Amino acid sequence: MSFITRGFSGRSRDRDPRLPPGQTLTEDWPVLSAGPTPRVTPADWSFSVQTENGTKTWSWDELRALGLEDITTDIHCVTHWTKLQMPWRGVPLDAVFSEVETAHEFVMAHSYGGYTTNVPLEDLLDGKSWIAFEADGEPLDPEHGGPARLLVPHLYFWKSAKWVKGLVTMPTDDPGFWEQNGYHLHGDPWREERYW
Ligand SMILES: Nc1nc2c(c(=O)[nH]1)N[C@H]1C(S)=C(S)[C@@H](COP(=O)(O)O)O[C@H]1N2
Ligand SMILES: [Mo]
Repeated sequence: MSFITRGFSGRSRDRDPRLPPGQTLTEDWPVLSAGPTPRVTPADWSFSVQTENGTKTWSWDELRALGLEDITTDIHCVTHWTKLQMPWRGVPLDAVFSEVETAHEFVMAHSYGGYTTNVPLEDLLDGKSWIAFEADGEPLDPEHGGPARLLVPHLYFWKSAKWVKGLVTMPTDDPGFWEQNGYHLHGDPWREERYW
């Protein structure tokens, strides 16, 4: 009897069902940056959303006043590591877009330092993304995107732009930095949307 159940349930028992295909668990938190770490202080930091109707900008205090939430979520890097149940704190993009009107369906996230990444607006709304200020109960380290980064945990982590400074809405899904270099336009880890 054991030889029947072994190959079967042994496999699914070993593999955590929270792990997307091709991913392995990590306990630490690797740093992955395409360039040097920009040094931005909360006093220097602001966040803008530019749409076809104009640009709205929030200071550090104004953005945080939109309402901080605590989130516990898994994160998945395209380089095959997954970190489970990480605590984060940030302002949901729903709160930002409640103050912005656009008919565009896509956004380009822009970072201090020049990094960009494209995301469909529907992947940012309905509780799916945040401007994050803290992780593991501490202000974000500069290496991890401090003082503030985008957090879009249901997509591969390259979509979670560190040192985020704003979003520009777009009528079409134009590729950002890694997407122009072969990464998938969308990046769903459950569909293994790694490269294209
Ligand atoms: N501004 C900026 N954001 C970025 C990157 C980057 O190079 N610059 N790298 C991306 C990639 S590829 C990953 S996997 C994650 C890594 O975040 P971490 O260094 O906090 O683990 O940030 C993403 N956001
Ligand atoms: Mo990455």
